[in-house]
Amino acid sequence: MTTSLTYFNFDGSRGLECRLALRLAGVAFEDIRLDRPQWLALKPSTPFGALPVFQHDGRKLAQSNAILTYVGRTHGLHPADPWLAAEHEAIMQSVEDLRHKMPGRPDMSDEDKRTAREEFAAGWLTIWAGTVSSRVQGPFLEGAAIQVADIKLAVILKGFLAGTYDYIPASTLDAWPKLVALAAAVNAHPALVKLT
Ligand SMILES: N[C@@H](CCC(=O)N[C@@H](CS)C(=O)NCC(=O)O)C(=O)O
Repeated sequence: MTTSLTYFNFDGSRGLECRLALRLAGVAFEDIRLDRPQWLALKPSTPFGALPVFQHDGRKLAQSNAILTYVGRTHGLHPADPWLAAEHEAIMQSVEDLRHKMPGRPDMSDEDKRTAREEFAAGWLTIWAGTVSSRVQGPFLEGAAIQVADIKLAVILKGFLAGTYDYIPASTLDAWPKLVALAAAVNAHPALVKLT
């Protein structure tokens, strides 16, 4: 029985969160990292023409949130209660919304990017941060027990807290200390500390 996660050869967001969830769950897996030519050759055989793809027991699963939910459900890292589980899935989907809504298409002028990102940081991002923060018991979503949704949050938060995105200062999320603390707690988790 082989288990693998296929992603690109960098610690990019969706691949990283799935790798971290597998490490946290203690799953032994092959960490397959593709370069561009390898990806172009593989792409037509992937379920949605995108990565990450998780393979287990001869089956393939795509979509980062589906992979995280599967790993979480099978290793006690996703709520057993259906309502709580759905809340966590909503939060994970909101992270995907965030990735899609973040302005910054390559064809944007620098000035347009600045305007769009400043509006985004003052608008949609504040609604997202307030909603997620209000759901955090601390340090993790459900208190002391880390879940796969915490990992997904920590990976997206890390970029903001590091000031990775031009025109969105690293201090932007300081108004939501529970989010800052959640990211720190995931990064400090003994199973993940060397990986995040
Ligand atoms: N909704 C998908 C998005 C997958 C996705 O867009 N993957 C990107 C990398 S993060 C990709 O495969 N890009 C290469 C391509 O589309 O050719 C998920 O959450 O897994």
